[in-house]
Amino acid sequence: MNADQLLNNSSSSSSTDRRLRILAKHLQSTSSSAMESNTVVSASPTSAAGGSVFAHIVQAPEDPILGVTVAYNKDPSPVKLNLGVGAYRTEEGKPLVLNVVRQAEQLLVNDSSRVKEYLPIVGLADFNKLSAKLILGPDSPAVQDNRVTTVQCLSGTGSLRVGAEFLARHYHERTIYIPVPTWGNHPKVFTLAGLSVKSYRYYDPTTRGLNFQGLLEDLQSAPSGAIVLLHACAHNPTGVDPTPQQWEQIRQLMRSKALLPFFDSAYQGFASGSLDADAQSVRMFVADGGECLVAQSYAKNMGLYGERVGALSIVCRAADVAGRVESQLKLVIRPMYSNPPIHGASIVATILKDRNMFHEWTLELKAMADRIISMRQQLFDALRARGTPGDWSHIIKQIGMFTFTGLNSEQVAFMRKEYHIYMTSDGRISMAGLSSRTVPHLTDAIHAAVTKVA
Ligand code: PLA
Repeated sequence: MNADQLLNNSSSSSSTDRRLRILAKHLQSTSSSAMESNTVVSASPTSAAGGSVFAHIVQAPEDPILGVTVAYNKDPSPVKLNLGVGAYRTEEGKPLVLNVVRQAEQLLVNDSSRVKEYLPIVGLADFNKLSAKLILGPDSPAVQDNRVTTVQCLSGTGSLRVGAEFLARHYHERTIYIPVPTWGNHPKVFTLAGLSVKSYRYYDPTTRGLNFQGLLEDLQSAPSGAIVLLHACAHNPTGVDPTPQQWEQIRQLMRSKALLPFFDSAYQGFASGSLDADAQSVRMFVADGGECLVAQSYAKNMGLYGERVGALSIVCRAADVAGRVESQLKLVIRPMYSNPPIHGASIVATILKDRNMFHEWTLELKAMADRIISMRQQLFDALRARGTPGDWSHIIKQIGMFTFTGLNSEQVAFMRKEYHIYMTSDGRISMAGLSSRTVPHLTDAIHAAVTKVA
């Protein structure tokens, strides 16, 4: 089937067909732009430029977030500073492996009974149970009633993707509403999973706070049953979260319209330093007995970035439904990556099931969150002391890993060129990448950017 046939063959509405149509659209636009630029696209390997069957492939742009690290790595400057990706650094600017993670790994290595067999399709059973309790609460009735199915996935991203593919196959409303702005990968994950992405208002640049009215209006006019992506806490990139009262209003509105909540919980414990406080939004929605999805990541709160550990939980109204949902999740996962990796999930399970290790983790997590909060204060104080024009109070009001500075893309480019400070072009800075030592350099750069670049 060629691209035209794919596009015209739209009688079936299965998610596979929809995905094929999206791909076909891509193919069409790529081939028409190739024709416009007179590029020879040949099916014959020998006649293609350079003899490669891939010679026609155009260079793709770097990822807007991970590409910042690529550029940073190429910069030879000794003063360079990476505030792009949200990855925790110590006061010395070094990556951190938590003590409790080292301990857990030691236990795992010393346990010679451990083998490297495949995990089940849904992952490590202990890990799944403990992850559900971590986000939903140790006494969650939903967990006790076996109304929750949890599957281990490839960190937060993989959990979102598996959840989205499940919805695209089995849920009656395929539109997902995402906040503006949101994590840059969200629209791509959901579109490629077969959902159609729409947006709701979230951030108000004039107040640098929540556009609560806009949010309510947009959810109010969403079709009944639509899926709504909610950042459980520490909204990325804005650092702006609804208050508990506002969450309650959002909950009431969503339940009254039967909107399906899909929580992205990538920062539990990072916003406030408390695992429970940062799970309140999710628990509020589960407490009313209704259904929802939650994607959890252990990248940030356990510092397991490269281990790719996460979980998708689907909270259902009844245990038999949850069982059938799980059977279908397995059909999503098996052809995607068969079953998840064992090491990271074993680290997490070891920590979550041991009282002492769990306690030590909460202390280390709180220390990371506190260091980020103190960076906010230090940067705010330094800009004030420097007399940098503007109201910088949003730096201390926003929470989580990021500050949404309000700097524009020209100012960001200026700071990269003149000060070797790297951040995403929307003006987001990772506070976790900053230290007392680097605050003065960042302050100089921001001061110069706002006074010299419009
Ligand atoms: N959801 C949100 C809201 C995130 O910010 C991130 C990571 C993820 C999910 C995915 O995390 P995981 O797959 O690694 O568990 N966002 C980072 C990194 C920290 C990234 O872009 O991949 C960021 O800098 O925005």
